[in-house]
Amino acid sequence: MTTAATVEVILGLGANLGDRLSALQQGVDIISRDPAVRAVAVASVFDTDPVGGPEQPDYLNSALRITTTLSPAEVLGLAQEAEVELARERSVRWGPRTLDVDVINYGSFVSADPDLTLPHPRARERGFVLVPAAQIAPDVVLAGTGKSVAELLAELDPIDRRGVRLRADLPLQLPSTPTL
Ligand code: A4P
Ligand code: MG
Repeated sequence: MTTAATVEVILGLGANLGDRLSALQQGVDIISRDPAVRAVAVASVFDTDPVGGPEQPDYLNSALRITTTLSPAEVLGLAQEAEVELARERSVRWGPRTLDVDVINYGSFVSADPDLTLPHPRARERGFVLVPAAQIAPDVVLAGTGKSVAELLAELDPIDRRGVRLRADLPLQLPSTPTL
């Protein structure tokens, strides 16, 4: 029997419609319930000013760290499954959504495929990605950059860090692992 290698993955979660905290929690739950996923850590929730797109409500953003034997395409598939389950409107690029799950980094894998660009091409310029990710994965190197999440956050333009506010009153939980 061959055992597929386990890869460390960071996912970014965002929501700006409806019950945003519930959408994030359901995203965490849907991804974590996959038997090929081990959820390692979930970040705090941050209230964030919308970046790009039309005028739209503030987001709640967080990040999830997993280890998995899934391929990059399978991780994207799982992320999109979570989005569909939360009935996201996908009509406007960068527009409002019930749940957006981005694959921020997949081990040391680098890809320029527009269907799955890794690391996420805009991650390093976004406070709403780096601030939560730095809580749970400061030492993880974004593939191809040679820099850790914490280093990239330290280099971030303060303008992109502003507008990211901790919401300690809105906790997310990792699903408890069933005991056998
Ligand atoms: N895709 C390519 N690479 C990836 C990846 N690494 N992870 C493709 C996820 N998807 C990836 O995504 C469009 C296509 O990107 C998908 O078909 C997928 O194959 P989408 O989710 O349908 O549309 P989108 O999210 O509106 O577009 P995009 O370009 O992914 O936008 P971003 O960069 O995700 O930005 N402001 C705040 N404060 N907080 C946010 O969370 N999010 C966005 C969306 C804009 N502004 C925001 C936030
Ligand atoms: Mg997206």
